[in-house]
Amino acid sequence: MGNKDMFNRINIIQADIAALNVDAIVNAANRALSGGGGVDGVIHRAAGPELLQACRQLGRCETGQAKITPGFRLPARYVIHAVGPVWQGGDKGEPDLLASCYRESLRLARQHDVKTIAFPAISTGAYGYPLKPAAQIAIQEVIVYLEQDQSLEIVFLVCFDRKSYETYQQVMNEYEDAR
Ligand code: AR6
Repeated sequence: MGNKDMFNRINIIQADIAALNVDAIVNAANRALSGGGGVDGVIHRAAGPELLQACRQLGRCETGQAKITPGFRLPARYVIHAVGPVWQGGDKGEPDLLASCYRESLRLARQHDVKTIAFPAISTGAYGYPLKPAAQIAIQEVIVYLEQDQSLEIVFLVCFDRKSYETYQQVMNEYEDAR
């Protein structure tokens, strides 16, 4: 499979991730896996209270790591709860921790035979990660992953607002131009 096909497997969309009919959606969670605001709140409300019960059984999750639960009332079969770093200026390991969220989520997806997965822009809301560098990490990690894994068919990078959608598109165009 050539490079061009690999880019075709990455889809940047503007949507509510909780509504997507994919095998797995990724949640931008906190270390307590206790639910919260932002996309976490939207996902928990849409999945129903069983999701919080399932999270409680998993215990905590370290920053940069991910854990998986069923999707319960969501269209998605699974929720992968990834904990992004809080932005502290960029020299506290934030880039590596954010990259790790994407890698660990993709690894869990493979273990569960996921063919379609959707990611939100982890850490770019309450956790304050600047949008463009976060988009670069997200796209970079997905590209590297798809190059060596043929089983994952489509990765959706889900932007909630117009500004993040345009930033993601811009970063994606830069990667495609550079290849
Ligand atoms: N679908 C897709 N993306 C969304 C949605 C949605 N329905 N809603 C918001 N976003 P955030 P974080 C985008 O704050 O920065 C929670 O309280 C949003 O525009 O949800 O990782 C957790 O419990 C932004 O681009 O997550 C943690 O405590 C992106 O999702 C903390 O927030 C991430 O914003 C995690 O903060």
